[in-house]
Amino acid sequence: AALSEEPKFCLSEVLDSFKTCLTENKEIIIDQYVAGWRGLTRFMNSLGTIFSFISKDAVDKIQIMVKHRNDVNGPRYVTVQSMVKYELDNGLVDLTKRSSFPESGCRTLLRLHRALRWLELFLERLRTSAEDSKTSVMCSEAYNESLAQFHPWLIRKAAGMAFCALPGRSTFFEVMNVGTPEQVVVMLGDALPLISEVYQLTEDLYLKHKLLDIP
Ligand code: 1Q0
Repeated sequence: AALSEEPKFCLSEVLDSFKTCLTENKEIIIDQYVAGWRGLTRFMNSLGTIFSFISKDAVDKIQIMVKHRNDVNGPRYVTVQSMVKYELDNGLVDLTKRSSFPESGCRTLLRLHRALRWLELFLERLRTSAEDSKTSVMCSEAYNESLAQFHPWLIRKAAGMAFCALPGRSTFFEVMNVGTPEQVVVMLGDALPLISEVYQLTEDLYLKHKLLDIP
């Protein structure tokens, strides 16, 4: 479809995916989790081509998860909890070095999970930022506290350069398409506890099964 036909991006709808991915008994629905990431990558792409190298990897990871869902074993991948159980019970995860299962669901989701921590930290900074705050600074601080520790030097450098090209806070708020800056702040305040809960549940599950270092 032509670009103009794409639905206009609204960040609150995207963040709603992270809300609705949580079931009553605290399971995380993969379809919704992935939908949240798909929306975020659309947002990334709207920021310009410099950011496409970042969203490209996220898009690859999303596609791997969709492939698992569409596979004959798709029903095992309904929730993060069922996926972990299925892949571990059947020896489908490379736990110490990459070999037979470079695209396991557990490994792939771990990369998105680490990026979710960055998102949480970045959005929290945006929410509490003053009008004249620099998005590049907020973004790199959030990155350094989270994803950076998992990235080699070259990627860290490239990410740092991309951050410098980020638009200012007010442009950011406009592209979110949520409303006034005050409304954005309220929306972020609503969404962040849920993102944080999804992150923490995944972190605890992965810790319990010793999956936090999948290579
Ligand atoms: C808006 C600015 C966005 C800044 C995003 C920060 C992340 C920077 C990371 C950059 C590097 C990505 C290049 C590839 C890395 C992979 O090597 C790595 C590991 O995978 P593998 O298979 O090699 O072991 N992959 C990852 O760590 C996954 C990284 C995914 C990054 C996903 C970011 C995409 C989403 C962005 C949403 C931005 C929306 C902001 C919304 C705010 C609203 C105003």
